[in-house]
Amino acid sequence: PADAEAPLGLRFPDGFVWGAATSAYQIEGATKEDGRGESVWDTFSHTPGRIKGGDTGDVAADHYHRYAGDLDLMRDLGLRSYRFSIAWPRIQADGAGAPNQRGLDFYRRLVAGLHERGIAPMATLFHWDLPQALQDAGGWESRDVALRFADYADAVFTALGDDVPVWLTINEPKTVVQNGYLQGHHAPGRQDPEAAHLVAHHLQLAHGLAVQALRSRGGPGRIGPAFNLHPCYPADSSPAAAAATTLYDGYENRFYLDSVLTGRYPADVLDDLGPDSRLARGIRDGDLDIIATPVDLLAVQYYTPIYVTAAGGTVTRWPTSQADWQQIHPDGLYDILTRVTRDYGPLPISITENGLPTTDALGPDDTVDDAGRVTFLRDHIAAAHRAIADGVPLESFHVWSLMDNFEWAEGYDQRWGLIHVDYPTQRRILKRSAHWYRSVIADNAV
Ligand code: GBH
Repeated sequence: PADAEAPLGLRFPDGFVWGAATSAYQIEGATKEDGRGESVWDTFSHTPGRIKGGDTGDVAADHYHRYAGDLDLMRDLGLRSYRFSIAWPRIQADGAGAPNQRGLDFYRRLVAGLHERGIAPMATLFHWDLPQALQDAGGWESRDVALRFADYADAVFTALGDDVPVWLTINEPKTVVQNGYLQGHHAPGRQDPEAAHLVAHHLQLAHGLAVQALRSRGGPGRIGPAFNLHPCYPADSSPAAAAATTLYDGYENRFYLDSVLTGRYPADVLDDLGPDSRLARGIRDGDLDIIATPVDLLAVQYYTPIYVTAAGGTVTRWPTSQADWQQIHPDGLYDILTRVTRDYGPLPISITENGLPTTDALGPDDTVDDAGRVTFLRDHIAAAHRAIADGVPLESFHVWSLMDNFEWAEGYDQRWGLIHVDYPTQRRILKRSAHWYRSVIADNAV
């Protein structure tokens, strides 16, 4: 084997769960079928100039039609867990009212197919595809959308609650806040800091209400939030850089972690936003109690660290990937896992996303040589192993992503999959990294 595949001799605890992740809009396609309504991502991707190459999720990896073959590929890899998301507009076309049976049936078939193959389903309730009708009614700026989310969650729990052992509420609330409402690179494409932090609160509230909905059903599933965490490091040793890094960490990490796990928003972030911010005015008595409803696990998604300058900006310190925002720094995963355990206590943690985009192409004899992905994953898995050795209660590791898919504003240009998707034919080809990951799972070791 090439260097990247040479075993490091790091065995994981018995029962450690190896998986891979996807999300609905990024793979399903079939956006007009079986009563699905429109989402903000249909609107956004069909707005000229928003997505590289004018790509949309209309077809994506056509998983809605090809899920059975995709399930067989998951079994062939030996996955123990598959993380997917449920498209809210398939369940409630307009974001309210009686659930759409045909939409629920798709996820029932998917979940049944996972169980048949011995793969545990891990379902995310919301991976950014808000029903457009709810956006038209104010979107996440409207507190009412959090209440609508609780109804939607309840309908999903009623249909699937007995068959899904792990639920995740909202995928990366921070990305909706930062990319949807600050930078505008994601749906709904806004650049409005005041709106952004109110949106953050309503996303957190929606999370808490969904946890309560699961608890009140009394079903067997566990539930938690899915946060993309960024270890923040000062770019120099000045006190100003240290202070800027602390505040940066407040916006990136503590805002989300503290509210769910301690029932408070961090004082430094609230101070920074000021007493008259839309966030400050939007927090009602009792909201933080809802947000802090006890969870069963924390889902951590790690891609990159952030280096913060004394002026509060950021700099690049490490090699970047094809995604210019991603610096490759495996120790950052160790740092964020150990820090979360130190600061918030020994809550079970699942890594629900970690991965790298590569420019690999389909080679001769149907091979895809993505050696860079093998090295990246091996080094991050080794960092996770070190965190376990130092006491982090880590249960699982999920690669982002099972297969190439619609990478949001980057369209199909960035390929994040273990499995190559030849979009013109929708053929799936296992990359070198997929073969390697199969042996990691079989050995329970890197
Ligand atoms: C995750 O986000 C997502 O959960 C997943 O859907 C996605 O496919 C995967 O990572 C890979 O990106 O355009 O410069 O403003 C990771 C966090 C937030 C990182 C948005 C990229 C856009 C940077 N992402 N961000 S920029």
